[in-house]
Amino acid sequence: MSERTERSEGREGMPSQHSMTEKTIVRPYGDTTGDGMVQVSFTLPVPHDRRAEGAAVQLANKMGIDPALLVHAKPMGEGFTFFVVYGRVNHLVDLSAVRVVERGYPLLSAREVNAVVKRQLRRKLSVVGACIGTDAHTVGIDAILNVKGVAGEKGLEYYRELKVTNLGAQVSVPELVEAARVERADAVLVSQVVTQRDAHLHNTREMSAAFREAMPVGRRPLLVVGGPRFDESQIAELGVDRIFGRGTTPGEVASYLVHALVTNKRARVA
Ligand code: B12
Repeated sequence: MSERTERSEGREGMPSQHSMTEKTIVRPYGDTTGDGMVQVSFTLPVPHDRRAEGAAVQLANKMGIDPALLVHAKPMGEGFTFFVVYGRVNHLVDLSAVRVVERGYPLLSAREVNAVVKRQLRRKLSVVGACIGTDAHTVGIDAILNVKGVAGEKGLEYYRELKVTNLGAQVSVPELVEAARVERADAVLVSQVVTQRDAHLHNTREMSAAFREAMPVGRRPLLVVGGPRFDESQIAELGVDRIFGRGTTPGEVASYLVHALVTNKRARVA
């Protein structure tokens, strides 16, 4: 922490009442404001006994949690123990250094989305969605695509001017490319939930490479990927146009599609 910050924020990183609105340095909150208390959970490949509990505290200490209080330990099958540790960290969070992907487009209602597509695209906007690879977690993509939707919002099937083809689970990349071709997809929406061995990243790269190989620039659909454990800033690295994370709503996706494909004139010539 710089001297300037030290002086303006005080030793505990907490600003005075006077500077509350300008606060950029914060600490975790547990029992009292700024006490630095956090809770973490993890599993160690050791059977549950006193030594295992000591090992959990040692790990927490090495992670900068000090003091570390073991609040839960439970055997998880043979030779594994699950732990919850509560304790204090001394790290400060600098809000001025936080970088996030801003939405960057207006949120539209379903009625507005339909109106823009009808008026400016003059045909239905075709969307093809799937869960690729071995991933069978369809709840997320269904929440975005199916009429029932999520969080009180209807899914894209509800939008009159969108034509939705939901291919479901465990779709191979060649199948997806073929379906996008058949449906003349303006956008391909892919869901990846399982992240074991970075499967979500490998599958996404394979998918984007396949579309680039199969379709020339200008004919390629907009490539959108989503799932709870994506880093939304990895767009270029994964070769997609947009990444959506946990808590995404259909309205956000529909608004993005209209922005990227219609109002930003990226739509494929029919
Ligand atoms: C339900 C579930 C299942 C169901 C899935 C049923 C189905 N039809 O989907 C079943 C029982 C089949 C299952 C199986 C497995 N599962 Co499971 N499952 C879950 C669970 C409990 C909930 C997932 C869910 O439905 N979330 C609700 C939806 C709405 O949220 P979401 O997916 O995040 O989607 C939102 C956003 O991410 C985003 N989004 C998602 N996709 C997309 C796509 C686009 C284009 C866009 C724009 C947005 C978007 O929008 C959505 C709405 O906001 C999670 C744990 C958890 N609590 O998350 C484990 C979890 C995902 N499963 C897990 C595992 C390990 C498995 C299995 C491997 C278990 C096993 N050993 O067999 C298998 C794998 C099966 C397979 N081949 O994929 C792990 C994954 C761990 C990891 N590191 O990858 C989790 C995290 C559980 C855990 N903590 O271990 N599972």
